[in-house]
Amino acid sequence: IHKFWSTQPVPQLEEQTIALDEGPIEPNKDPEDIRKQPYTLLPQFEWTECDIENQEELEELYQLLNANYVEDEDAMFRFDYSGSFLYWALRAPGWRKDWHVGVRTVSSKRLVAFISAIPSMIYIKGQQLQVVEINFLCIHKKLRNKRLAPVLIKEITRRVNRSGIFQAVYTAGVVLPRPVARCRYYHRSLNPKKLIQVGFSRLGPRMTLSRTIKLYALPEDITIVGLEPLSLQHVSSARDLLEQYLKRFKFSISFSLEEFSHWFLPRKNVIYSYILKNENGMVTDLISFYELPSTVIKHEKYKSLRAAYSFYNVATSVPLESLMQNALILAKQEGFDVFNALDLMENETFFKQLKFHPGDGFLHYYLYNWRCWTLSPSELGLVLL
Ligand code: NHW
Ligand code: EN5
Repeated sequence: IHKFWSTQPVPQLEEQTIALDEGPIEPNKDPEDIRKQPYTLLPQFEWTECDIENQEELEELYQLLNANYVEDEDAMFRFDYSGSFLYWALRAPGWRKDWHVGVRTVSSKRLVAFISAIPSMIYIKGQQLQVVEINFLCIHKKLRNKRLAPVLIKEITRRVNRSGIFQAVYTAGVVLPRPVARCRYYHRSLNPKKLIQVGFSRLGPRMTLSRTIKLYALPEDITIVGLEPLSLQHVSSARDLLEQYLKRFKFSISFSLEEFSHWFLPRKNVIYSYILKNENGMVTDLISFYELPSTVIKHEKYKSLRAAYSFYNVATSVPLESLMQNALILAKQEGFDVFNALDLMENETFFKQLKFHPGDGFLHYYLYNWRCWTLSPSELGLVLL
């Protein structure tokens, strides 16, 4: 049933994993022994490297994803990653242009497919592991079900292997062989009227619109004094705080100072980060969320839904719940319609009090070429974009 995935170094769906087996599925190869030629595409297609530092090529990638990337199961909303978001996501420290892999049609040179990798360091059961993060796999709607995805995956694998990296992490809404963990999306309404109008949420039983608006009301201003946007002078201390925190989880990411700065320094309409510091200027608390709007697929009045997604949060001087309430207030002030979070890290501890509700979407976490026991969401300390 998995013509492609059954050939790959991933655990198969039905197999059992015992603790002793944890680790690589196939041994590393000498990068020199990895094939040097790209995989063959059908004659009407050709490989391209997308140069996202070129405004026109970034726009091309934006348009491909805007029209063809991930939708919810009822095809009501489609992710609408902005150009500036893609520029941020794909130019992480260590990025390479040859890992921004595109496919064009030979005749019209139109970009019709894409896949990307960026380097990253993870902790898995206390072990540090150099991996890549795979993201933005997309094939134009008119070219679906032609077995092009396996070619894209094999080609990015070849290019990553050539650099001496043999493991990858990725997430997907669909079930493939074989999830390390299954997370659920939770949603907190900030603009309930609009969410109901576009069909993102429904009026609860025995609820009126005005009661619903009241239910989700938030203070106008933040309730924690001293909460401020992360700035250059605090990145080192903020990074130390997050690094210590993430070590608690069985499967987590590790950020170098350079990576932390890239991923957390605020960028309007992309990434929002706030800190609290103590009298010595040490960062004690961190909140962060990224902006990922969705196109409302068929609607008269609204074309777009503005969603904030919880990124990494650490609370040491105030309760996590009040820190996250302030994240909601800040997101509301920025004009977001909804605040989304997965049930990983310690997120479940504040969902009820802060009026988050489970959505209809799930997110599966995967490791390529690494066998590992199934983990529960609260054992994950890693958020992919
Ligand atoms: S998940 C988001 C993926 N993108 C979308 O859902 C966008 C909308 N859909 C599409 O564009 C985040 C197409 O439907 C795609 C499939 C391209 C999804 N991951 O070409 P065929 C990521 O970007 C398998 C992996 O005919 P298609 C993470 C499927 O099971 N495999 O299908 C990406 C089947 O294999 P099987 C997926 O619909 C991680 C085969 O593709 C998949 O025209 C990639 C069918 O191919 C998915 N999301 O195109 C893996 N969806 O064995 C990275 C379907 O079952 C691995 N398939 O027959 C690591 C690589 C690096 C290693 C380095 C050491
Ligand atoms: C790779 N990095 O399904 C990512 N979203 O719940 C790729 N549902 O927004 C993989 N269907 O439940 C992404 N509202 C996989 C996720 C794909 C997108 C997706 C779900 C997540 C979603 C919404 C809208 C559903 C529309 C109909 C949803 C109900 C929640 C509501 C909020 C307010 C209070 C009451 C409950």
